[in-house]
Amino acid sequence: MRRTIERVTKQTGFTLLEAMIAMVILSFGILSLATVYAQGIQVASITQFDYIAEKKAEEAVETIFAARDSKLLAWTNIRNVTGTGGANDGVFVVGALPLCAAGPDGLYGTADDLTSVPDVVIIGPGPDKILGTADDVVMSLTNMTRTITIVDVTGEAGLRQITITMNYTVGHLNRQYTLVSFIAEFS
Ligand SMILES: [Ca+2]
Repeated sequence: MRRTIERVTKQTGFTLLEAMIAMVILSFGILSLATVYAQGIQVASITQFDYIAEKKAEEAVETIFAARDSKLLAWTNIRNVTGTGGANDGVFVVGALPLCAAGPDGLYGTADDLTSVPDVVIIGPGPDKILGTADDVVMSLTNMTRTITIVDVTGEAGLRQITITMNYTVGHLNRQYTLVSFIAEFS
């Protein structure tokens, strides 16, 4: 008598459908990680440009104070060329200007600024390992503008308000930094 032995074989492993579902879930995970990473890079970039904007605004204010102290500018010159608080003998150009070299007067935002020499931030010494040479690695600041507005303070003779507004883009984001300072006629 022959006995038929039936073997029940159970196949283990994944079906194609299961594998595909797993891949979809996995890809969602990887994509969300990539988003977090990209956001991290953007935040780092924003922080960097926020800091630069702050320093570039401070730099402009400091040169104005220095020009007053050194008598390079008379009190009547420390104004915009026109507009609110502006005057014919004011020297600061109205509106947003690209960041460039200050020119012969050492002041940012005046008519002699060297637009052909854009301002940059040095981020490395370059192949020669010496800072301040032609091969320095620099970061462009063409994404940034600076607006200098100077107005008289009402009721306070000999006092003016300087507002430096830095506008810049980081990726698709428009950012702004404003520095308000007061300058008196006499230091
Ligand atoms: Ca200048």
